[in-house]
Amino acid sequence: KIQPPYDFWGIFDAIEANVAAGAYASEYDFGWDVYESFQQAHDGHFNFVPDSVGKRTDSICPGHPEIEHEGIEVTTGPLGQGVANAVGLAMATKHLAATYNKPNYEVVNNMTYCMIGDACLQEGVALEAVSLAGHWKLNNLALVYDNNQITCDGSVDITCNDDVNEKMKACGWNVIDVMDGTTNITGVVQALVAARASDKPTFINIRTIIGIGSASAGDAKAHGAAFGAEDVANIKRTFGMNPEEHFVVPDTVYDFFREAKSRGEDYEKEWSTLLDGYSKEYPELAEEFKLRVAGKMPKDWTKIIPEKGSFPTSPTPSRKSAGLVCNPLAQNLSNFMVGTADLTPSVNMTWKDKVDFQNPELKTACGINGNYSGRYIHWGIREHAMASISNGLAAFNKGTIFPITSTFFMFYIYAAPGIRMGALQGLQQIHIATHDSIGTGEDGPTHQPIALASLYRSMPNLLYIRPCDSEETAGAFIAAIKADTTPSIISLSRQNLPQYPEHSSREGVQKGAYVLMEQEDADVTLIGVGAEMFCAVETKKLLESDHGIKARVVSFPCQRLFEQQSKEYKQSVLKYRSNAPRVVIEAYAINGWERYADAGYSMATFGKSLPGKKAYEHFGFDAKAIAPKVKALVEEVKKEGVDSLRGDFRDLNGTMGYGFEH
Ligand SMILES: Cc1ncc(C[n+]2csc(CCOP(=O)(O)OP(=O)(O)O)c2C)c(N)n1
Ligand SMILES: [Mg+2]
Repeated sequence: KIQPPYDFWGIFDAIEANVAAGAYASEYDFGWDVYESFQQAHDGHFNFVPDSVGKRTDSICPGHPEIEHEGIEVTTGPLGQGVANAVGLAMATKHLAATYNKPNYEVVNNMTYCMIGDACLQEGVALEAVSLAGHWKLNNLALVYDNNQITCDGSVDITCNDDVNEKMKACGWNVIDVMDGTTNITGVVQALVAARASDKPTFINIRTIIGIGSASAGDAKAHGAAFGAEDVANIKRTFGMNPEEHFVVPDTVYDFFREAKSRGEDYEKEWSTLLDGYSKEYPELAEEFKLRVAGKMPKDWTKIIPEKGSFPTSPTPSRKSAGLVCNPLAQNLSNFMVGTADLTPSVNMTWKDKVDFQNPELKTACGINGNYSGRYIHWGIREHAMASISNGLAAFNKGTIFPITSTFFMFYIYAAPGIRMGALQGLQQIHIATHDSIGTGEDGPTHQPIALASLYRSMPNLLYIRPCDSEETAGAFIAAIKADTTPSIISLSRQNLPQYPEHSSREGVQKGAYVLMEQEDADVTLIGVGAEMFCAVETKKLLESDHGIKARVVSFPCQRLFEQQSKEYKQSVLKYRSNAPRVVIEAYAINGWERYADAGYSMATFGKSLPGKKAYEHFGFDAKAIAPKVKALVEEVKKEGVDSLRGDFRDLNGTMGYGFEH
């Protein structure tokens, strides 16, 4: 069932290809220019196009499928991601069906087919996702395995001799073999049809020969190297085509696909009628459903965000603040699906009366159960799949589901390929990253992120937001929810953070940076960030009380949002033209801050296993250590002029070296 362009996906099957983009072109009204441009963009999969044809450099059928183009469900390319995306698409169907379908009104009921090669089955993220799909019994999902036993380096047995069928069965999948997949089309179709009737996800293991008909048949060369004109002619001869003719599609093929289009239109009409009846019988549900299908948030979502006055004023961990903001959103907004990679007790993302997304037949030993209508997801310890499956959830009729993931910030390094693909595809979601500093404490350097913020701050179309207190955390959620084609990471502390209700501002967060504490004729601007804001504020006080130096404090939770602001606003916050140097204080790698500051007080090594406060002291994140260094800088600048710092960014807390330092 296909019908591009989709008004709503829920009745149409998702075909998710982690293999060649060309598979799509046959299903839609694209025409040959697509193939031509595909040839230009790719290094050989469709190299039957003669060199003389196809000079386009841009393409609606690029080297790998890209979500921007009609009929493309998700962007794939990094092997294994697509399997996880497909699990997300199938989950979305299950969840929406359980939430909205009523007797005689199956408003959501599609299958997801995912085409994979040998390579996807070796990727960790795919195996994490396979395990979850089996666990959840997603019987609306079929993995179609092009088993040619060839990858780039040669035959698969160089690297992998797993019994794939047994592995899939062990993960709770239904396995169907098609032994002669290169000729037995009926067998393939029967398998696809059988998958629809399975009570488990289905793995269709189709034996094929790569490059069949060519001189490189069965050889790894067929994966990427161009066959050349002579061999292309051979292939055509083998399959009874005229080798002199190019870009010819037999009428029977065109007719077959034309029919698919009108069939799709009929399905769509049927569905519209069904939805009309549903709207009459279940008006409230239908209204919510339609709003979600349109990718819209309910109008009054901002009212659910707590007011500043309701937040605690005593020191509070920002992970707790995130719970105060997110729990009521999750409780009240049916589009929110919130999950964690086995850190429910740490990340504070549950809410009263939450229901877990689970296979309803599952009866666990601990008694924690659920059903498909549930919106709280236990991902298990599968961070990478959590992010990549969430991309599938977010991509399902884009905007219908708003995924929230959560784990310790450090472990979002496991999820980075999925987060990147979410950003690349403009898939809105929020990643709740707790335990985001050396202040995390005794878990030690393995759990204390140093370099990760630099990665996420530099990642295009991602908001990495590091709020300093509850009010800023509210601002972070508002910014993340408003960014409807952008995923966000909200970076939060495990430990207590002082609250700054007289200074902090949710509006300020939405501008990326703002003046937290102004000071006329300041000698220095201190830039404070997230969990280390206390260092900036205490250093300001100490500089004034003990050193006669006047400091202003800027809070800088999000670089990318700041970059969106006007030149005048940026100037008013950072005062680029003043003679006072700017010093950023953050217990992360300094990379990136050079753009906004003249000097930094940062981390140039990994962290250490110490109680949180002691870890900060150990690495000098302590006003008593910072203030004299800032003072020395201010004095130098007074003598030499601020221009003396140009091109000489100062690391006030030790420079980058290498070697083992514990
Ligand atoms: C994560 C990732 N690693 C490596 C690659 C590069 N790469 C592209 S295709 C491929 C092997 C494909 O093997 P298979 O899936 O069996 O496809 P076939 O060659 O049989 O068509 C590799 C390693 C990639 N696209 N993504
Ligand atoms: Mg292969």
